[in-house]
Amino acid sequence: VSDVWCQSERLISRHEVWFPRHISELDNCTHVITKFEPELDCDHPGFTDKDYRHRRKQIADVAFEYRYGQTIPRVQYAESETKAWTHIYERLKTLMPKYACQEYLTAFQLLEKEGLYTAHNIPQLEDVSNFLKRRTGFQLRPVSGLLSARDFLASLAFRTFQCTQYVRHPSKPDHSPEPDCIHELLGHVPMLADPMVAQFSQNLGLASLGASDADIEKLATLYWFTVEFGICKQKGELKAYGAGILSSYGELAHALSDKPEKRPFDPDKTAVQAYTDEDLQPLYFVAESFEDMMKKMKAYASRIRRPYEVRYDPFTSSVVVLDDK
Ligand code: NLE
Ligand code: FE2
Repeated sequence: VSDVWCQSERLISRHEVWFPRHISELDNCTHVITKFEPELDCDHPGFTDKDYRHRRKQIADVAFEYRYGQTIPRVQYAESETKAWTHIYERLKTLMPKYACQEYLTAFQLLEKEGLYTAHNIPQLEDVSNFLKRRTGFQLRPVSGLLSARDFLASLAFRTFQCTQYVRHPSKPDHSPEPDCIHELLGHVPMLADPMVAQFSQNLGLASLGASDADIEKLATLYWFTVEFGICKQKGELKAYGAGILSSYGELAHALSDKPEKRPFDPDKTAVQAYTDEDLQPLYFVAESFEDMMKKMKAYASRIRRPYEVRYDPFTSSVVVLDDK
């Protein structure tokens, strides 16, 4: 195959889209999307709360300065922030046994056993990152807000999860429209502690490197309906595996009730489904099993056309680009 590749009626050259080749280049993958920001969105519960906005900006600014290889700065969380954590932690724990998938429950137990997760303190990203490194080779890096899909997915290729560090507004603890550290810690982290999920997440990331904008959008939509809001069957029952469900008391009971619409997970259809991110989801896709979802996603990703193949070299934390596909 030569330098150009015909894709969706347009030509893309092999080097048209920059993407990181080494994990340190994730320092360039920090483009945040300003959406639901308390400064800009009058529906944000923190919109009229000047102290909240100030506090959040302070934490976000520190994350913005972060560079690869540094220790993740610790945040001294305020009492109101810890109170939100405790409230959510204790309430979620009452629903978990019934609604969370097995992979989540197993990892959560381990996090508690190791003393990393308790109802009393918000865990520090640095400690959680070290835990994940040992478990699955995933690591966290702090991020200052909601990232562009391309940057976010690229980081997964390097087993890196970009993690917000500020806390949602205390007036609405049970559901947040945007990520905050409680969502990352109670939604994503236990899932990333599972070796299968870690591999799956990395594959998704690798599939995104250098992909066209249209393919990125589809991958981001698939990410939304699986990693964020996925439901799967386990032992004949519906269980949540999506982080956006698992970190929200309001969403957890809602998602597994009869109220929202549920359709079978099918990557080709799911990838083009429009979604809302303001409130509880009206629609979820249900996978036959967790394994079946990952198998289907793998097949989907292998059909994305790129004029090269990528491989991850774990010895150097680099992506190797194989030109002759
Ligand atoms: N709704 C989730 C929560 O309240 O934790 C956050 C979703 C972020 C995409
Ligand atoms: Fe998330």
